[in-house]
Amino acid sequence: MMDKLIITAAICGAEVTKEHNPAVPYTIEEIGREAASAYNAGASIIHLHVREDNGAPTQCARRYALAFAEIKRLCPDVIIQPSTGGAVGMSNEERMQPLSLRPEMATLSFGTVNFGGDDIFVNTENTIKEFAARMAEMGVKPEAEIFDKGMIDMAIRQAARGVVAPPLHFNLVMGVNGGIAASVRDFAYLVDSLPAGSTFTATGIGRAAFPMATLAIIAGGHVRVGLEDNIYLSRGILAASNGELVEKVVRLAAEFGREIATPGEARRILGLM
Ligand code: KMH
Ligand code: ZN
Repeated sequence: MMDKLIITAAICGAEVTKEHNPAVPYTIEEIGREAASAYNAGASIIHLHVREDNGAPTQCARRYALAFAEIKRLCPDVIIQPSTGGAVGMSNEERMQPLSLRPEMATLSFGTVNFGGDDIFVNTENTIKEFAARMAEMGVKPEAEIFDKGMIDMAIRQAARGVVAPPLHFNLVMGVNGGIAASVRDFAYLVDSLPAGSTFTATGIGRAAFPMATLAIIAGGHVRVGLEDNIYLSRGILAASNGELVEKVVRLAAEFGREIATPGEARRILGLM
């Protein structure tokens, strides 16, 4: 019997803008609105980046604290998972700022990846160790973010050295321009490569969002969608909200008989309580 489906909504990101989709939230009020739309549709985790009111990405802890308060007001029991990736080019200290708020979870990327053009998302081995140590100190469960198969191997090595504590929860990000493709073969390869006892979420970028969501639903994994990863509800149709993207996952899950996890159930599945 499969666990219930945990849906993560990546509502904002650091790179996508209102020019791409006007629903992308910048202000605290907009972040609250988009988190609530996802939560009310069935998301139990909000993967969070924050912006200045003009849309500039920031990792400022004070800004995150405002966003946390607004999200908790509207979605009292949702799991808030801030990014430690931030935006391309930020320093490690800048990226780690939201950990000072002691969130239940945060992302921890297990390797460096090209993001297209000249953009490189840098995560050296020392960065991984530094972020993991800060998370352990703050009592934050890492979501092991994987853009390629070798990053799973890196996570396994770091777990063997005691840098991170198993069982790990992975986010298999597929279809980034520079990372592993979003194909059925590569999905099976990644899932097959996970250490025993792991849980995983799949994130398909762009047009891969719902195909990868469907594979994860069938395979007993969990799903991430949101405007950070994909701005379209279907071909050529912009999503009006993050909630619309979550609703589509809920419909797909229903077709395959997969029930949706509440935030409390997600905490049990992920060992957060
Ligand atoms: N915006 C990227 C540089 C994460 O949130 O952990 C990093 C990112 C990954 O989005
Ligand atoms: Zn992110």
